[in-house]
Amino acid sequence: MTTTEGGTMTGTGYTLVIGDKNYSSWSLRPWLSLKACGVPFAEDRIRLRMPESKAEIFKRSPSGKVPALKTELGVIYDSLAIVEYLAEQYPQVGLWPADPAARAAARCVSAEMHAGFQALRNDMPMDLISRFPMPELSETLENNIRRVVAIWMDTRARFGQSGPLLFGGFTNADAMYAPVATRFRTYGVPLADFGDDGTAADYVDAIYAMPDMADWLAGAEVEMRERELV
Ligand SMILES: N[C@@H](CCC(=O)N[C@@H](CS)C(=O)NCC(=O)O)C(=O)O
Repeated sequence: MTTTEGGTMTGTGYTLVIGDKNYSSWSLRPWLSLKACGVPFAEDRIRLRMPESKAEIFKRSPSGKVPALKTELGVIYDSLAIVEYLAEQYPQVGLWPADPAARAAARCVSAEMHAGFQALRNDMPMDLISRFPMPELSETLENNIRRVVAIWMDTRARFGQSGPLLFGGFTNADAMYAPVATRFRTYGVPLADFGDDGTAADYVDAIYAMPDMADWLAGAEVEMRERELV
């Protein structure tokens, strides 16, 4: 059994509680890492921004936020905690790089994304299927974009030789930065104006080229079409 909706139990017993695929950047992150593990899981999708959304989330996640991964050990209700858990459960997948220096760097940039970039989140919310002009550039937003570009150029140069992603092959760091790549596309960010030598633009393409990313995107499109019909 592969991914299903509605919280059906699977062989692993995992259910990933997520928000709308078009909007929920935090949900996309562990979803990508879980897909990389190749294990079956159910999806329990909650529509955000509705009067009942918060109550529905609280029924499943004690923080009142998505994502949350229901496991036989209990509910893991934070994106970074979920991807750390998956890295422990499936060490053969290499969700963190094997090399200690690369692994430390991957954890740093993942923690940095998890804890910061408030202007980027507020001013350029994830909206996969839409295309918008760049919002007005505050100093903090400009610094956020420049910092992301610098992180991508640095990790690609130091650790990315074996593939097109931040540490070569897919790791949790890509899961953490994938929503940012989509924001750059949604808002048409001219990355060269923010210090990119072409590496960041290529990385955005590499994220979109991942089959799992295409699956998520297709899910977002279906979801939005269904809403138009209601
Ligand atoms: N630190 C949390 C943040 C989760 C988060 O902010 N989730 C948003 C959706 S993308 C949410 O649940 N919003 C609904 C709400 O706050 O009511 C994580 O990493 O999982």
